[in-house]
Amino acid sequence: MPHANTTGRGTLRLVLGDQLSDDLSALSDLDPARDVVLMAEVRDEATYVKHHKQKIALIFAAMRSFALRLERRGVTVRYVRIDDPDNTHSIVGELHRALDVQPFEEVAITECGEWRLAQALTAFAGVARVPVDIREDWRFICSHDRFRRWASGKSSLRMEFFYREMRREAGILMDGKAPEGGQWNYDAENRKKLTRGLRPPRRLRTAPDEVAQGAIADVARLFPDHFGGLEDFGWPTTAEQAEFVVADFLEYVLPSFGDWQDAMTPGEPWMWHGLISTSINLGLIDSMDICRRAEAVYRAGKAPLNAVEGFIRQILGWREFVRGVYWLKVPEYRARNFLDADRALPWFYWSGETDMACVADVVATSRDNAYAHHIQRLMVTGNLAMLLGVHPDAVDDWYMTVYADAYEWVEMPNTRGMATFADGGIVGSKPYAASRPISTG
Ligand code: FAD
Ligand code: DLZ
Repeated sequence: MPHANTTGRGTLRLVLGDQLSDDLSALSDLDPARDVVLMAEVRDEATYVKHHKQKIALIFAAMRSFALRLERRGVTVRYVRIDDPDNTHSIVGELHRALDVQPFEEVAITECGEWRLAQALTAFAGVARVPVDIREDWRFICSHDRFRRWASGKSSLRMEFFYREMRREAGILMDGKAPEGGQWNYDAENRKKLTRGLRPPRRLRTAPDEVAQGAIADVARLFPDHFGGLEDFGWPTTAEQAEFVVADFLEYVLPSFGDWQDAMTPGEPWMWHGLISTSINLGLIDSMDICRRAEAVYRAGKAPLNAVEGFIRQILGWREFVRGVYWLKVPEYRARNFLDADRALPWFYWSGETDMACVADVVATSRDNAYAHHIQRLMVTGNLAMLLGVHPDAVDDWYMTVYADAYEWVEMPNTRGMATFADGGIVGSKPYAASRPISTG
């Protein structure tokens, strides 16, 4: 529980680049008359992997817009820009600097998503001159405790069984105690082959607003050697912009999401996917809200069950499951290399210069859009890396670099677990290229 503030000196409240939610736990008891919100653009976060230019621009733009949103509510924001000459370029450095210039009663932080930075913030709490309250990130549906309770005593963790419990607990797509339609999972109906002449719908992209244009210019100037182009930037950077994308998806795209979930075709980067991972991961939109709205589309008879169940499974099932696995197994998970893979990543993962047309297509969309859809990430680049025996560190580095939605808690169980079997069967029962499960002894 948050500490009560009794001295009148206020609380310093840290908001990280992927914590841009009005209902963030670190902001829950905010008193605009006494408290200060700290937000800092720092080189440590922008370069611990050399993130795609669009990812940095997205985060800086979304942070700047969120700070303006707080200021409009009368909140004082100590906002440190990337080109501030006094910037220490680390989150912990900026916390110390803020405490040096103004006395605070305490610091409030929402637990951070990556183990690396979580370690640094825990160390900061141990040396800070005021109490540091590290709070749960309640934007996730399944808490760490709840996941640990579910995993406890199980010899293997399977997303399908976790997902069923989440469905029951949330009461989503349920018919009393039974799953809606009599089946938990309609995956078998999500693998249709594209029929000749069928094209995916035109998608709503977001033109950069003035704040985003400023962030794009800063990134072009300060991170010119990072991977990827900025020309096609089209990601929402505010909650309102993200809502347009969600509403468009739910109305026009979701009804066909299930049929073509596993399909890919040359030159079509978006297919029938949601294009919402950047916004959910930043906190611009709420995962449970999206699941409930998708269910409402089904209940209104506007989308079939295989589409809506398939979509909800990705968020309520996979997203929550991989986060649970990451925090259950980290830091040991970061060193897993079950298949003893030791090769370097081929250069064509960066250049796209290869005769393998599907690989060239994925590299092109990753470079231009900082995006590839799930099947491309899993079956094309992930599966190929596993077959080539690429070291898991190199695979992680590539995925963390190229995608605008990449954070280690979600990226790593997908690469080391689902795509390459480097975790030895924690996330999946077999490598995708294998026809039957591998015994991990
Ligand atoms: P949709 O296909 O429309 O799915 C809807 C939402 O479900 C997504 O936005 C996402 O929040 C969630 N989701 C779907 N699949 C997964 C999954 N396997 N794990 C977690 N959440 C899921 N997702 C990330 O957010 N960040 C990553 O760094 C990331 N790395 C990946 C690496 C590999 C090797 C693989 C196979 C998958 C990875 N994913 C990652 C999951 C998934 O590919 C992306 O979430 C998805 O492509 C984002 O596009 P979308 O919003 O159009 O998704
Ligand atoms: C990814 C990222 C980047 C590129 N830059 C910043 C930043 O300058 N300031 C910040 O607060 N957060 C940034 N982030 C997001 C953090 O890396 C993220 O909060 C942690 O990795 C935990 O998920």
